[in-house]
Amino acid sequence: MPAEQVASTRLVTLVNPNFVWPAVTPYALDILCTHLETAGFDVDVLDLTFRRERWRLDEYFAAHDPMLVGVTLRNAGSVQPQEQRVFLPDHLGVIDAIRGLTNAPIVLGGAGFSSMPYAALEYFKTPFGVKGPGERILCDLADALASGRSAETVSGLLLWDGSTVHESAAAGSAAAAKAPAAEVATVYRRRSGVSNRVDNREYYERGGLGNVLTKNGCPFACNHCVEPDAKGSSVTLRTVAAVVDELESLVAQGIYDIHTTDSEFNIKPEHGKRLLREIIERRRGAGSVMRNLRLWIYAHPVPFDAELADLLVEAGCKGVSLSAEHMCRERLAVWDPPRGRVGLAYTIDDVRRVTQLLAERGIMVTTELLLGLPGENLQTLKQTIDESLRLPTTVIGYTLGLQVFPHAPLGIRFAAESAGRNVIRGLQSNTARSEIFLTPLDQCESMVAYERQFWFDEADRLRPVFYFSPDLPEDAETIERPNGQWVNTIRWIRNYVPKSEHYRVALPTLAGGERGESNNYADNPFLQQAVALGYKGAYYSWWRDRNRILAEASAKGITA
Ligand code: B12
Ligand code: SF4
Repeated sequence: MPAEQVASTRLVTLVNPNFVWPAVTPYALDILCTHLETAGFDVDVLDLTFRRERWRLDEYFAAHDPMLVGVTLRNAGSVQPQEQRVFLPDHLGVIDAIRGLTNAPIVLGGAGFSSMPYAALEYFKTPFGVKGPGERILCDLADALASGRSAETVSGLLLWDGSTVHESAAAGSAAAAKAPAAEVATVYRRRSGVSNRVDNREYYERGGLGNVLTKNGCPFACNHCVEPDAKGSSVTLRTVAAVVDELESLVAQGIYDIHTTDSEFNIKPEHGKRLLREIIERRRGAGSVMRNLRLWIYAHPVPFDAELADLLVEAGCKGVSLSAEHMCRERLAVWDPPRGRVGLAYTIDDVRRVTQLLAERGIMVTTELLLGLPGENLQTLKQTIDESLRLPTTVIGYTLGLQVFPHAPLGIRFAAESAGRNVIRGLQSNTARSEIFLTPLDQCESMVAYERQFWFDEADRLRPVFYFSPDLPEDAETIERPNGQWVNTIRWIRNYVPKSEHYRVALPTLAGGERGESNNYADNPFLQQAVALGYKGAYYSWWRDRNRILAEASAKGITA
């Protein structure tokens, strides 16, 4: 349907094509649904996560004629440096199927989409896309379609016109269209067992976690990270009452283990503390359901004080995934403050202090370390592993290598250095057939072309770009080859970490590696077996018991 035509209904259909298990609640659809309902639209959610084999889209579209279809693309890929799996073709399959069943225009959004929105819109060939928070723009787009207003009036909207992608002509900045000025008081409606809505309880039963957002965006600029760009670099807080009401509603539905979906819970520590105090207050009420709450958060090593740790424990926080990234980051070239912005400056002392604060209070901790960044060599690897193993953590996760995204500082830097003609040592892709060159944005013919080169080669074949430090113990031939794989280093890490520590570490594994050992969440057989057995909470709370859990699954005939 052309964007200008007045739609016959006010129905918006929201689709979740995420086929990754253990399943993660498509929270975005609850947020978008709440806003659309409040704005007076009819909404249906078509959640395909538990319908991997049979989507039943034909049944739905035979009976419904929406004016707009929104598709959420949470993950563009697994971002796992050994597996390097890309989900774009799977998503295209769903989008093509929808296109075959309805004339309604399709709008895309989600964190995966937002990490490469121009290239993604061109790849999927849908008319509309939204980078970053989508609630306001989606409602405005639905209103435009319903009233016959041009989509060009929708501020912040991306449009694909059949040959190029451009931002709408509407006045006003995209950032303003996305982020409200004040704290957001909307309580997102979280439901269970309601047809054509996200079934939060089913996700909890089959995925082991619920989720909640306390704030959106990240003001920092860590070199490897997509989030300030994809989610927003200014932080939008939600009111304490809205978040805690939502938590209460989830807990009342029997969803007790809830993971925050903030980039980092503690980037606005005063807001976090207010929130925790309110949770504590409600837990004190006689017979409060909130006493069942078990909270799991992502946090950075700074800012983090003892008061925050005390409040967390009292509020029912069971685990913290500490984004420590590296133990000797000051020695790595990658941590130079990017583009004049503030990278988070923490030291190994901060990591030790926070881990200790949490361990003393009985809160589980996992530190997730990124190995193989620029400047990494055997010496920094050893130091990092040694330091990390001294921490009193529940689990330590090691990832070797990282995906290079077009708008992450590292991607921008590599494109500048490559200048379309220089080979950057360490850049590789398992599917590369020729040298990888990256061209900076100002030398590309369009934003589409700039973003595309991080995902596709010159022949339009999928070729996500990854980086592994060339100063690691690999053969010269591996490092020179555009598809060389840093196998020696993985073996080295696995040998270097003492066997006595293996129970509490998640090591990088070779693709298709050891059963039950993979540190990749996506379609992880062990995690799927654990949740099928009924284990709840963040994975690191039962990682140490994985041999026993695998044996239990095997005894009960539970396979992934
Ligand atoms: C918490 C989290 C996890 C937790 C989830 C726990 C839970 N129960 O929810 C765990 C650890 C399990 C996890 C796992 C994975 N994660 Co994760 N995760 C996150 C995190 C921090 C929050 C996700 C979230 O729910 N956000 C809140 C929701 C509301 O935001 P949102 O989905 O982005 O939606 C907003 C907008 O995007 C937009 N929008 C969304 N959809 C749509 C649709 C339309 C039509 C429109 C208009 C707008 C729109 O509007 C929404 C509301 O504002 C994000 C980073 C981040 N800060 O968002 C990474 C992130 C999404 N994860 C990522 C990845 C890669 C994964 C894994 C694949 C990792 C792996 N290899 O195993 C798995 C996938 C699991 C799965 N089944 O899908 C990447 C995706 C990167 C990419 N470019 O594709 C991210 C961005 C992290 C990163 N820095 O790279 N994850
Ligand atoms: S790693 Fe964390 S603090 Fe750094 S930019 Fe990403 S989300 Fe922000």
